[in-house]
Amino acid sequence: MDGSGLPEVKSTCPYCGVGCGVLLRPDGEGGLDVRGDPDHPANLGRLCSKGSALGETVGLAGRLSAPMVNGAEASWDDALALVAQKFSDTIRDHGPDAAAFYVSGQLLTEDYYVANKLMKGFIGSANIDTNSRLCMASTVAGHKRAFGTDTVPQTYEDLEEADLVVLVGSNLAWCHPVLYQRLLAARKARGAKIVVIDPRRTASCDGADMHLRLAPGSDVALFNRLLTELYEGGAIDKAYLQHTSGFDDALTKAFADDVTVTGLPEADIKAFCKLWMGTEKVVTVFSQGVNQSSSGSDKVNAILNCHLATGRVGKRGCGPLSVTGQPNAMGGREVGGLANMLACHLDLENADHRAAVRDFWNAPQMPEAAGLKAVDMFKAVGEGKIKALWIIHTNPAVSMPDADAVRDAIAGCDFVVVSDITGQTDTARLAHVLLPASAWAEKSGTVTNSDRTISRQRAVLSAPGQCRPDWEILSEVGKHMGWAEAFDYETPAEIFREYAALSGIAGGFGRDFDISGLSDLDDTGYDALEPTRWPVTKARQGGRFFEDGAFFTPDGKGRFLAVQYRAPAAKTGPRYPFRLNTGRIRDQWHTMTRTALSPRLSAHLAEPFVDLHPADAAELCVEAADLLRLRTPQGTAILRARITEDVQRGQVFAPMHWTGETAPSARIDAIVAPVVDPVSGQPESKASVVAVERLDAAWYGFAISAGDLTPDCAYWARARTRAGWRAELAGMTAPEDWEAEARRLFGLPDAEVTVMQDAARGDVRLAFHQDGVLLAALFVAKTPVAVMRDYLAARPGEVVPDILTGRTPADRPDPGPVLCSCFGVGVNTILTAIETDGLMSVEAVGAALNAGTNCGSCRPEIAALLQGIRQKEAAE
Ligand SMILES: Nc1nc2c(c(=O)[nH]1)N[C@H]1C(S)=C(S)[C@@H](COP(=O)(O)OP(=O)(O)OC[C@H]3O[C@@H](n4cnc5c(=O)[nH]c(N)nc54)[C@H](O)[C@@H]3O)O[C@H]1N2
Ligand SMILES: Nc1nc2c(c(=O)[nH]1)N[C@H]1C(S)=C(S)[C@@H](COP(=O)(O)OP(=O)(O)OC[C@H]3O[C@@H](n4cnc5c(=O)[nH]c(N)nc54)[C@H](O)[C@@H]3O)O[C@H]1N2
Ligand code: SF4
Ligand SMILES: [Mo]
Repeated sequence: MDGSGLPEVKSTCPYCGVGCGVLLRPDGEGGLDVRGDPDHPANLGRLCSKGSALGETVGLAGRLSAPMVNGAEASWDDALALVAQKFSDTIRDHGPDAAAFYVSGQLLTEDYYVANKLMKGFIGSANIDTNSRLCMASTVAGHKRAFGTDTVPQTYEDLEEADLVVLVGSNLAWCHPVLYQRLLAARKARGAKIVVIDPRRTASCDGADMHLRLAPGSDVALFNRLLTELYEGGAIDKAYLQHTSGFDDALTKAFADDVTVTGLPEADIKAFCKLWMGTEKVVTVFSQGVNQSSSGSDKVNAILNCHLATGRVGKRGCGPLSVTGQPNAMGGREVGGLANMLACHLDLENADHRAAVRDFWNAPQMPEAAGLKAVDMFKAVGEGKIKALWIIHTNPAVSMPDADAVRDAIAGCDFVVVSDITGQTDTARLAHVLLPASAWAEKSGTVTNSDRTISRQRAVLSAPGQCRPDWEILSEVGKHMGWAEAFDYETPAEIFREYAALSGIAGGFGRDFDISGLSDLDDTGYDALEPTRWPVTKARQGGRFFEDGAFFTPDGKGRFLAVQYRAPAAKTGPRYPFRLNTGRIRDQWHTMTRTALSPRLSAHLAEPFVDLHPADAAELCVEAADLLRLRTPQGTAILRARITEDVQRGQVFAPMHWTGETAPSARIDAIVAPVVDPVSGQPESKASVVAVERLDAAWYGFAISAGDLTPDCAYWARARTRAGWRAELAGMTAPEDWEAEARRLFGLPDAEVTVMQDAARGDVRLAFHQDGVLLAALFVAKTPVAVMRDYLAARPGEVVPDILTGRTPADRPDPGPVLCSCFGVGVNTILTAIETDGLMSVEAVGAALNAGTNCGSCRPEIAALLQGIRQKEAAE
């Protein structure tokens, strides 16, 4: 911990919306020592695998460090002048709506505030939308419909105080791991029950008491049934109902709904309803299985209806808790980053709100109608209606549905600016102007997490080259466009004060988001700001919302929404018989621009995959490790098959993370349909329809290398290792000369080579050495290559005489894919220890191997291994 002897600095993890506090100490060599902040209320010292590996992701390799104009380095003066000129020309020639910003829930509040002010107040268009449209928009819509405002009523403590926690469409164990650890710890102490509602078996199911594997998209029908059971069971809180409207209509619709669409056994539905009804302290956690749906907003309201009906809102240990994905998804909602919002929970389409913000900003023009939502925005880009586009802190060419169309739209746009920390993303490669942003550890500001806690992010490293923080780049463009006074910010503290002051005006309109108590924070106070839950006013600080039945609707009442089940937009049929579900894995963050820099995070799941049910696999003649081709009306993808009962028959699941940089054929959004929820505009990222078939490649390869490699074949996926790189390869035609091909792949024209060939079987193995040290090796076969991958991946840089056997020297077991990324413990190592030493618990595995004893993110998977072995033994 002593490292460089520099003091530790308190900051916030840049990944998920849990918003863990971190203590950062520069190691003096450009790296960082990272540990959990024991005093931060979100994590109390804990970190997950991604947070623990932050130190491995701050290196400068691959960083964009100077502005680039049309591929050539440019000065800031020239780049800013060009951006300002192009946006000004576009507004003059085509009107403000020909300009658009597409921003991100990972921006700091200060960045976000300036972006929103520049677009809505000065450019005069509402065409600013954010990747939160793909993430939280349905929750925003649901909250606004029920509460009259987008407010999460609960706090994290409620998860610990609840007697029943229902996870709806949330893989909390992998996506909000520290919250999940808090939940499990509380359950151990207090015995709360956990129910998971998810079509898929996930790591979050390992600790659950009940798993309802409902049909994709059928959540509304399930919660409607719950509402009717609550009614018939006499569980309606009549006193609380006085503070609401619309109950009768909602109930009538609920009775009209048909729960059999969930495909769940009636007994399970009954058991769930009984448990929910009989447990006063229930927290319903919901996430992308709810939001990313063409009925996402209705799903949210179906859940909120049940909480409103029982008065279980905003109470200790009791209420609905939407967990936000990105570190500042919540902050973005507060500053009005979405195309249909104004700042501070004020409404763009409300003339009084608009006038107040215009006066406060002294804005020359304000749009009167909502701007384009993400999917429509990129459609408008494709149609040439948007002529100047600025993309900040997000990678839409990978993460938007119908991603090839989005990529083509960006490529065809007259003028595209991208602000990123690297130029090597699928989106950045399309920019006319690339602006180098300071990265997480290099910039200061604030973020708001899932439970409304505002935390400081603090710079600890100096930014490389000419990088500048996003708020500063945005302000500079504002100044260059002629609004020097409005964008004359010197520090993030100044921006924060202005924002806090504006929130006081919102408070004056009776809005909930009011942090005016922080508007006179001086620089020292801002520097020292402790994690603070909003609101922050003279009258009130933090706490929960709505227990008292006071809402933010025009009549002050909470609103029930009459909702009814609607099937996912796309229908399966003979052409597209499978439903494609997509989501996250434990150790990668979105499009991998940061987490894939970490060898230990890359070791958990080193290759993209698609999960397929064993019965479907048998029907399609697919065996484990085969490659599958997935086809949808949008395009095709190639992924490695994993055969598992984690998915149901007729459903497949693929991760969202891989890109043109890491595995081009597995860029899954290229095949996801751009269908949206009609209310929220959020894409249905979890329910496309798809055809699945085995891909018979002519050859399959596995490569390891000390240096970078450049594959060129139908399928490839590469991942970083401590020793360099590993890659999976496959091609539809075999090269004539394998040695030449391998030399090209590894960039080793002259290295000494050893070749082993079995022409009859079609096996080729090549290793390249220098002075006996292994540089790279390629293993090729006619069927998916069977070698000890995790053993091999660590070998480049070593002297390994018998590398071409592809096995450990004495055929000792391969450690297997890394399960515990903190201590680098492989699956096989854990399985062997469980079997040979008779280990019976996660704790015993920890005591024997350390696995699971640091961040704990892998504990659900260790539990699953133990359970698997127990089941196997019981069956023997
Ligand atoms: N490791 C990791 N953690 C992350 C992120 C990451 O990239 N990596 N990203 C962060 C972000 S931005 C977000 S938004 C969150 C997302 O966090 P989550 O929402 O927990 O993650 P997902 O894997 O997208 O989806 C959750 C689950 O929804 C299920 N699901 C699919 N369809 C349905 C349905 O119709 N009904 C129900 N009930 N469930 C369904 C899926 O099977 C999946 O298991 O994670 C955050 N945390
Ligand atoms: N199929 C499918 N698609 C999905 C989802 C899904 O579940 N399934 N989930 C959706 C959801 S919930 C989300 S949130 C999105 C996420 O999708 P994206 O937002 O597109 O993914 P990221 O990889 O987080 O992109 C962040 C970008 O910002 C850059 N960056 C990092 N730090 C900085 C900085 O300080 N400043 C600037 N300017 N740039 C920086 C990174 O290098 C990276 O290029 O994906 C959505 N897409
Ligand atoms: S749970 Fe993990 S990824 Fe999320 S904020 Fe905490 S350390 Fe970061
Ligand atoms: Mo997200």
